[in-house]
Amino acid sequence: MSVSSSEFRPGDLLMLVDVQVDFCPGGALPIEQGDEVVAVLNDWIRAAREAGIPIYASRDWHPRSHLSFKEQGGPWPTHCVQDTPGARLHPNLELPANVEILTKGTRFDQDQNSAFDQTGLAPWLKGRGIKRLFVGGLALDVCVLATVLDARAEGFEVVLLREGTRPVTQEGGDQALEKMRRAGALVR
Ligand code: VGL
Ligand code: ZN
Repeated sequence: MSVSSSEFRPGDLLMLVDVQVDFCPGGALPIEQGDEVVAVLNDWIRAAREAGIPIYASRDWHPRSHLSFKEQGGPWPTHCVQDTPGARLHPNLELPANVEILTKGTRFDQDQNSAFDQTGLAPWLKGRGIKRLFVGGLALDVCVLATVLDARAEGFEVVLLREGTRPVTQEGGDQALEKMRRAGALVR
């Protein structure tokens, strides 16, 4: 597969959601075939760079005793603890030097699944003329879903890169795609 830079137009942005070691096989919260998104997204990164399209990468970045962890009564195994190896972006993801890193999940009182949740991202992107987001990453049914729905609610066009994402559960992934389509995202 090879993505053409002509996929993009001015006002586009490539958003890579939580492509982190802990979400890949062998990690703390492994998503089946999670690492397979890396090669797909590298192709989109290359095309975005050729087209001069900005690239943002979000990361789940939790305090050690985050409320989303099972030992705190939350739903997830301990994952993406700040500054641990598992919290690193996947080493094979070919990010350009000028990538914008967006950190989320740092709050003690609530989780932040969406890259738009209390990060200031929406007004920032609007101020830079961004109109459309191409979105991939992990996980389809958790942080990618939340990010896509918030992007739509903020009025951005969204293209979901289906091959560039994987779900925690198959059923959750199918439901997430349906929710995104209903919200007006283009699934491709
Ligand atoms: C995520 C579960 C817990 C994600 C983050 O990035 O999709 N999933 N924290
Ligand atoms: Zn998390």
